[in-house]
Amino acid sequence: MSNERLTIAVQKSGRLSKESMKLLEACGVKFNIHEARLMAHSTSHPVDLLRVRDDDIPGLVMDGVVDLGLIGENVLEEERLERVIKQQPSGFSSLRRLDFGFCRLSVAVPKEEKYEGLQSLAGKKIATTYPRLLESYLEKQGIKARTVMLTGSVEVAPRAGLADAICDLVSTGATLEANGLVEEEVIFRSQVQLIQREEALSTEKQELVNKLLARLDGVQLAKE
Ligand code: PRT
Ligand code: ZN
Repeated sequence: MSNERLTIAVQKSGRLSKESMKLLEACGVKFNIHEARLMAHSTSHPVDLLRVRDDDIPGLVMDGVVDLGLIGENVLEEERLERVIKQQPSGFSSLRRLDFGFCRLSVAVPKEEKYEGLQSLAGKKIATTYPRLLESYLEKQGIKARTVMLTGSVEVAPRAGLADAICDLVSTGATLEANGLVEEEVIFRSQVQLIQREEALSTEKQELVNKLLARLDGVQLAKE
């Protein structure tokens, strides 16, 4: 990988992939994507795409392994909090908030449970994929509860007897409803961000980033 090519990490396949590629294309950066490949070289600019799991994107930017990343703020903030605790590099700069990937991280409880505000969570076990975001929220609110880390199927945890409540991403609310859960507290609102590594880029790369941002702003404006 030549140093002179700008590297951008995007989600390989998932909810953010299509919009991420659309955004780059709208900025005039063209790619021929080979589905199986991790890397894609732009045919129009000195830009390389790194197509990875979304969870890896914040760390790649914070470690300066890639120059830019497109990532949901939920994953970004969870990784930042985790790295602050572990005293690992957690710096990056936010370039733009983008208008896709909207969701909220919410606490939900089984509908048969009486819920009378945050106090009802005291001493309870809450299953989540976002323990740092949840713990930081509970701490600020002065609530002592236990978090149970689950990377998938969080919504079935109460029924399976693994937890009393959950804290998970919600968009329409259909998943909660289907699992007999009621959304009680929104603890974090998220959308996609374009982020840049903290360490300065070469002049050439920074000029390219600035050019892409100007196009991006033009595209965003045109949509409004
Ligand atoms: O494989 P990889 O690790 O890259 O992907 P992933 O499976 O971890 O993530 P993916 O593609 O599911 O989501 C990527 C990002 O999309 C998330 O980190 C959020 O920033 C954003 N996003 C937006 C969502 C949702 N909306 C969403 N609804 N991510 C997940 N969901 C899930 C949620 O976890 C729950 O299971 O959808 C369900 C709830 O949806 P509703 O509509 O029923 O409320
Ligand atoms: Zn993921």
